[in-house]
Amino acid sequence: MVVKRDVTSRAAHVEKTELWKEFPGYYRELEKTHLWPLWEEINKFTGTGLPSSKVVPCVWRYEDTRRLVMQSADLLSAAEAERRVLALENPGLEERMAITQSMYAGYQLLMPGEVAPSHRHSAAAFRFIIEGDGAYTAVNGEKTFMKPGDFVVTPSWTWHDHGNETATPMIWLDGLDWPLINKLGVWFFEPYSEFKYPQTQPQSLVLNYTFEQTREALDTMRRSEDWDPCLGLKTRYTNPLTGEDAMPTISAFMQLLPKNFSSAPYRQTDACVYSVVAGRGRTMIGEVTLEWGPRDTFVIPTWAEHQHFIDDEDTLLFSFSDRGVHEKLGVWREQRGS
Ligand code: 1HN
Repeated sequence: MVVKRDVTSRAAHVEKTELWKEFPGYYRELEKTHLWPLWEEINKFTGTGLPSSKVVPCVWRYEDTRRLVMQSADLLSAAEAERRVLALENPGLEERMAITQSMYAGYQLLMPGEVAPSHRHSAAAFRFIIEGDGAYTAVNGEKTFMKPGDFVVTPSWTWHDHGNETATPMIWLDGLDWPLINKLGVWFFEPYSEFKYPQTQPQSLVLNYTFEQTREALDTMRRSEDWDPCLGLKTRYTNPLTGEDAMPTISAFMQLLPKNFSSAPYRQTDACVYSVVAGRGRTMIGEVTLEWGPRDTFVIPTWAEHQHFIDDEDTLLFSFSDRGVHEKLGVWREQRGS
């Protein structure tokens, strides 16, 4: 095999060669040996030099999703479903039930008197409460009663069941790192032998970051800190024992944007899922503008420049992503301004 080589130019590399035509035997032998020449695929690496995520901007208006979520109660019970959830699918992803490449989100409904039976899995999860008051989640037998705006965590491999002993339906947004765990090939699941795991006393772990605490934290920031031109005031849910994210794979935030605020252009590597707690506005993501109001969910893709335009009410946005994973791997980036 004698091949002329260009060794003089940095721009010499070819996108696709026709070498297989000249050396079919070599290429066939490579394939048989489970080897593949990187140079035939080099464009995957050199490409545009920018992340090429398939995640697209999308909004789920609560008016629509609520109607469909409520209808699911006519189809089957929470116990029959294991979890009665409508998962939010990003239209840019081929994968089922992924809202970003790494994250899952879904609206879960628990009707009065229902129980979602105890189980555990290797994926980490949280509940961000949207509607209703007083249903509980039990984590390893410890119960927490939930109110709108509460952020309730279920770390990897903890037993959890939910129950609604109130007179009204309860709806929350579930977030899980399930697509990430699937890609890593480490999904484990175990049902508990009974509906409910035996009740236990509080452990040191924080299960519920209540809306009241979060509001207070933002009120304190409002008195003592300057507004960030891109982010307003943004607080991160952390484990008080370690100062790290509440769970290692899922980072979650609450953000206050004042009325009539226009944020400066910003982008970050982690694709983010937002749940609107209060206020209304629009988010411009490249060419796309998403309109949103209370209880809507929307997604901002990987490394997508965006700006928020807030209407005439102070606005609270909950959000989550795999940012902590990016940070631990040393690949997290942000960019302010265009
Ligand atoms: C799960 O365990 C829950 O515990 C919700 O409420 C959604 C989606 C995929 C896999 C497990 C829950 C889920 C889930």
